[in-house]
Amino acid sequence: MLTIYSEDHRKRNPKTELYGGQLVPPFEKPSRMDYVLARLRETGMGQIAAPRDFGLEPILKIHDNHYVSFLETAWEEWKAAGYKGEAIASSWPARRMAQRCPSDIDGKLGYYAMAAETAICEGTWAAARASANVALEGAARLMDQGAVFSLCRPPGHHAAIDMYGGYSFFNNAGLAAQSLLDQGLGKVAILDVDFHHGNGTQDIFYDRDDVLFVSLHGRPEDEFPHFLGFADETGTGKGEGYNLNFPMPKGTGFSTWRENLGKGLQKISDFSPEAVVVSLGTDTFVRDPISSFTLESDDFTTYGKDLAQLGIPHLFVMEGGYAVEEIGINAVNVLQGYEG
Ligand code: SP5
Ligand code: ZN
Repeated sequence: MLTIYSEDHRKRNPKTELYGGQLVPPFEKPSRMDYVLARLRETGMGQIAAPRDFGLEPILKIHDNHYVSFLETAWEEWKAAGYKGEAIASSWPARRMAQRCPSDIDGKLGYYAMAAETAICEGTWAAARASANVALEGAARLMDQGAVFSLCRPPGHHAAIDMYGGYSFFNNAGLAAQSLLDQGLGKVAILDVDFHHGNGTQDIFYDRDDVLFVSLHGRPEDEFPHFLGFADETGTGKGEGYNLNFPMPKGTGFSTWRENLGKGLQKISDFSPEAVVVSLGTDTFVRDPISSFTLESDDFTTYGKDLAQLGIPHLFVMEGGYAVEEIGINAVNVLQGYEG
């Protein structure tokens, strides 16, 4: 399977994440990619190609232009304010407050952030742009290749139309799905197997019937992103029926998870898309440091095989996974299971 990858992800190397009331070294770090690359090489999983630069046009098809402009200058504005640390939101437009974007950088961060764990630092814009290009290059080559792995970093599935957070800035899977439609496909499904609900992807496609979104995740009562991902969120307007969530309790193991995957795959099959974009997070792994499912490494191979049963092209887009030593094994197991 062809892998698309850019070294430019290294331009984002934040020092801080707000976790448990402390600023700790981020879980989402550059070395994650090194473990995946090493495993791809070890297993002889095929060639690695760099992406082209697709510019901002495809990004502006699914993201708000003011949001994109904010991301481009946020770090410069934060530095100009004279702060010593990395840019972290500290105030939000919460219930019964005006939903207007301020001009002050602290206000803008709160306006556009859906979570405070994700610090903006030097190089965040460049890395997020590169990650988007990795997804778009994968989408551009998918129909010729049959299957492609877009090794994206930073991740994307928490990035909504006009919000960042959950380590995500641009919605890479959403960009890929939109690109496939723009290439002439009529219907695309996005299957999100990251441990966390893909709130950003759901937000982008919630009122659309040309993209089916299916997500398996830790239930919002227990887990990030806490405020979206419930089973009764089924879509709106002509998108009604094209959003399907499978929230699961802490401690969920592979047999329950796989049953729900089967239901999701049936729904995708009934939708009959011409391609599937997989938001591939490996944080369902039992030893993931911030998650609470109990999948073992072999389970990733098994569900990779399950995906292949659909018999349509799959674009795998890297999302989360923080047990760094095993992230390569688990991600590549899915690809190997899929290839059979
Ligand atoms: C792409 C991706 O996997 N993003 C995940 C971002 C998660 N950030 C917040 C993590 C907070 C961990 N909270 C544990 C809650 C236990 N009840
Ligand atoms: Zn995740």
